Amino acid sequence: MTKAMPYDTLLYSVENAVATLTLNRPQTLNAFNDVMIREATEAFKQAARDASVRAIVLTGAGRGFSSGQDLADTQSRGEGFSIAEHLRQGYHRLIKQMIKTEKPILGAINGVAAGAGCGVALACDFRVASEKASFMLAFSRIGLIPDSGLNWMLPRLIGYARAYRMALTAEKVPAATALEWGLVNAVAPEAEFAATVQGWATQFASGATRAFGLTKRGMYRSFDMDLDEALDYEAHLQDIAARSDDFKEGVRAFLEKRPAQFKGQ
Ligand code: LHQ
Repeated sequence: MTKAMPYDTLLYSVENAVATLTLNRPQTLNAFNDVMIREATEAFKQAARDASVRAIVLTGAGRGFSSGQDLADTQSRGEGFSIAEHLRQGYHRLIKQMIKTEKPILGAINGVAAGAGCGVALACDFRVASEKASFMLAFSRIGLIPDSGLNWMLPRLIGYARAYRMALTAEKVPAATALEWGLVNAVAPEAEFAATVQGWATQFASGATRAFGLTKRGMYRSFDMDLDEALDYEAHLQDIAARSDDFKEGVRAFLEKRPAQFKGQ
């Protein structure tokens, strides 16, 4: 069944337990204006709440994933515009909503992911890049520092040396290098990109998705924990996972030597 949601700057649909959220301002390579930041936050919230959704795909319409902040929109705000408030009220809510959504978010990186668009790409849990995709910290070109969580996320993903280099040079890191650096999980040729994304999304949505969500929580929380705390928290999450029907089904299926039929419950 397909469920469509009306948004001005996004396409949103649900099919076979996968919600697909497409950033849809292709004339700007999907630059974020206020509406798109708010609608993307709302769409992730919607997907998080919808029990029929077990995995989420985020992608961009046209040839870009996202070019980051809409700079024409920023310029039109004039002198009194507070970037800090814009970040706090906008991107921070979006990034935090993505991280607290306890379902796998698959970033289908179809083209360039620049500036805050790169931040949003990295807030996904798994990234498949098209061969045409690239990642770019465009900020230094306009005299800014990385934002939308990039200073936190990027060194964790690829180490400080590469992260700082990306920030200073604002070079476009192509998909192949992104794969080598661990910035993406897979790269697919253009002709196979859609099928590759669909394959991973179907695999995630038919897995033990309650456990996938708890795993996401456990890994993110571990960033602020020492080993003792992390072990203790892991035991707590495992208790929750072990009460799921999926755990019972998983063990039964193993003993009966058949594939498990997970329901995400
Ligand atoms: C755009 C944009 C764009 C508007 C392409 N805005 N129109 C947060 C808080 C507040 C303030 C500031 O920032 C932030 C966070 C940030 O995200 S800062 C970083 C903002 N992003 C950038 O600086 C990237 C700007 N874009 C580019 O450098 C290039 O467009 C890239 C390298 C992404 C792609 O280059 P091309 O493939 O050569 O495409 P293009 O430049 O020709 O762009 C296509 C169209 O999209 C073009 O419009 P046009 O009418 O000429 O066809 C661009 O003006 C428009 N566009 N990015 N961010």
